[in-house]
Amino acid sequence: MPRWIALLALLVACEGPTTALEAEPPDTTTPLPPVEEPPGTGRVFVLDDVTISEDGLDLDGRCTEQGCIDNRTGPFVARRFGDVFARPLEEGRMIVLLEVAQLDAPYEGSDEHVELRVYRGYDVDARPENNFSVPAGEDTCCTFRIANASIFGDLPKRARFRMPAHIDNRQLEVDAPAAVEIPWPLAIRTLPQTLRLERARVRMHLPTDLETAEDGLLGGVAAFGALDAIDNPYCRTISPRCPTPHTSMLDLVLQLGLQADIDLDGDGLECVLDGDGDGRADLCCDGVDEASACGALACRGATVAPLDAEDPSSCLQDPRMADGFSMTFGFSAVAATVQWYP
Ligand SMILES: [Ca+2]
Ligand SMILES: [Ca+2]
Ligand SMILES: [Ca+2]
Ligand SMILES: [Ca+2]
Repeated sequence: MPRWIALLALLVACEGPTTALEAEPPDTTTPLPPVEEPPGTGRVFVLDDVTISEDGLDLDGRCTEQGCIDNRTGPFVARRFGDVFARPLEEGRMIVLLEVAQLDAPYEGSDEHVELRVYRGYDVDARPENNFSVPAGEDTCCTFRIANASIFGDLPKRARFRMPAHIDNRQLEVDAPAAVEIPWPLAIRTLPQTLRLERARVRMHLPTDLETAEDGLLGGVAAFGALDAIDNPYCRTISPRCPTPHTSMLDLVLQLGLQADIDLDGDGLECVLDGDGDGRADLCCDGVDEASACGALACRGATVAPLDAEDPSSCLQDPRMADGFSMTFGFSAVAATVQWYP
């Protein structure tokens, strides 16, 4: 048996029970060539800085010379929450791994085809102080394991979130967007949460020493359902930003006066309202045309009925409510090691 298969088997054995997520196929919008390198065997980086960026990437292919509508909410969100990930990163609660696979050696700053993979990671030694640099008096750092939720399939395991990309003059650019999931460290419940981004793209500067990745942007669309699946971080206590317990990030975003800006299903922009004003979304309006589908407190077009009559917010789970919010994260990263066994 090749050594890496044995190591993968060990990894699986060590990470305990698998989750239902793993059986799902990967979300890619274009066919990719067969994967030759198992997860973690390319050049791996760990994000050591993540911000909410004011810059945007072209997520819907509708940029013109006048600019993009994408990331319309970026400046607003960045001003309020731009540095919200600093402490989770420092405390080791947000470990995002990027892998540049299929990179031809020697790397001199260009490669027509690479594959960029995104993983949630675990710190192997639970010591955040050595996650991004070598502490004084020590000689290693930056060692992680890939979370089971980010890989799938039988051995050899495959990456769930991967995008074809190219590198030109040390600038890596994704060629076709794909869905990714990144760890979301602002949960108030104890289970770890992830943020799913549709149509994600990445751009980053990749120096030839492959020790860092710089000036990175990771952009994508957080659909209504994806934001509704993560906690409103203000809900540790009841407050003006959390008027009702168990509200979600989507409820917070709606409370801030934002609505979806990316039409993912091509029928016009959907919108969501809190019709009874209790802080929880309860009215879903399907897209109608170029304008907002919401009137003051009613839908202009089709009202999407709740899937569960007892729970008005379950209208968010109807597939017609497909649209979402553009989000762009700025990042930098340092080279990391993926360990397959403890
Ligand atoms: Ca560590
Ligand atoms: Ca739509
Ligand atoms: Ca409500
Ligand atoms: Ca729709």
